[in-house]
Amino acid sequence: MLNFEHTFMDFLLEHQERHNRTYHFLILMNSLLNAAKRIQYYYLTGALRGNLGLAGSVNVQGENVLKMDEIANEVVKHYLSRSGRVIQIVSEEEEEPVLMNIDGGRYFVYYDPMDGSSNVPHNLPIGFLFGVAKRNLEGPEDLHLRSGREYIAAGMFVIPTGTFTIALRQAGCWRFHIDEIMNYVKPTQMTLPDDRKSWEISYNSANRETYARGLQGWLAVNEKKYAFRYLGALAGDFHRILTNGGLFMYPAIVNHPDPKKNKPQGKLRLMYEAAVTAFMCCEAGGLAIDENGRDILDLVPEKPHQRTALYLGSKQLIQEVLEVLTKKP
Ligand code: AHM
Ligand code: MG
Repeated sequence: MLNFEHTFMDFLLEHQERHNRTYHFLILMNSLLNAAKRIQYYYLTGALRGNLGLAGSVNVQGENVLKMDEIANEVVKHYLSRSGRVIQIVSEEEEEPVLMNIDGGRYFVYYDPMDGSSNVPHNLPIGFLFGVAKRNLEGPEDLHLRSGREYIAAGMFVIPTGTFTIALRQAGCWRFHIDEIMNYVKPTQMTLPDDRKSWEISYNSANRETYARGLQGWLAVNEKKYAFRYLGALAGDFHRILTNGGLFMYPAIVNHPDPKKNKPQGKLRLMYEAAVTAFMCCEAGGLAIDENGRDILDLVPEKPHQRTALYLGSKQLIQEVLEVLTKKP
């Protein structure tokens, strides 16, 4: 007997039909899947083809652009534009939001096509992260940048590992694995485990002395209760937290010995890193907050590449961190 696994597209079709929805979202998702598979191909062969190095330019955020950043961005833009369903994108690799199909487009897509740049020269896992919001279908569209609260879906591909995790609004967070013919198959619902035994803590410990004093104190007392894991690519680190529970954080840098290197606003980008993982985490039963204890999903972006501190994971741990962060000195 042949065995046919349930694919992501089977899963999504059933979801859309169950809720009497249109097929537009399927077409959009098909384009994101095509993009992910093509990035996967370029990344797998990246070392062979000499594509893992620098592109030779610097982006609007002052960071060196990698060849893979350019390739991945071009791939995603191509497929999203071809879908005809996208009104506007925000990409980490584009200085300004890019208009696509102003009349027929229904969705905003906010994405980071190649996240975890320090892993790229080593060909180690990176992420392709995206959030999707819907345009105003009732009245005129003002193109405002959407907060995570307005996302209808958010997901991440871990490349070249071949996992795809997506959360759909009020329909949970689901993981798929790539098969021999590059279909994402076998939906598994992700729910953060309550049992602290499997919980992990994930952060760049080289930065610990630059964090707020209260947070440093909390770490000193609590972190040894949990396993420590850090890959340096948000999608990979968050993938583990979704499975095992615990806390991922990229706190504000406020006590750097060289004050010019402080990052009180945090490092990660709100629209296509923090809000994407926060949306997924919430659908899996978790929480995400910023340095001021605000729910990441409530932060309305004032600019496309806005940064934020991020604390992401199991509710109980986020609650503990929240108390420390918001405690008056
Ligand atoms: P990038 O967009 O330049 O790749 O930066 C984002 C990445 C995240 O994937 C990861 O969580 C974090 O930055 C790692 O930063 P660091 O190297 O400072 O630990
Ligand atoms: Mg990034």
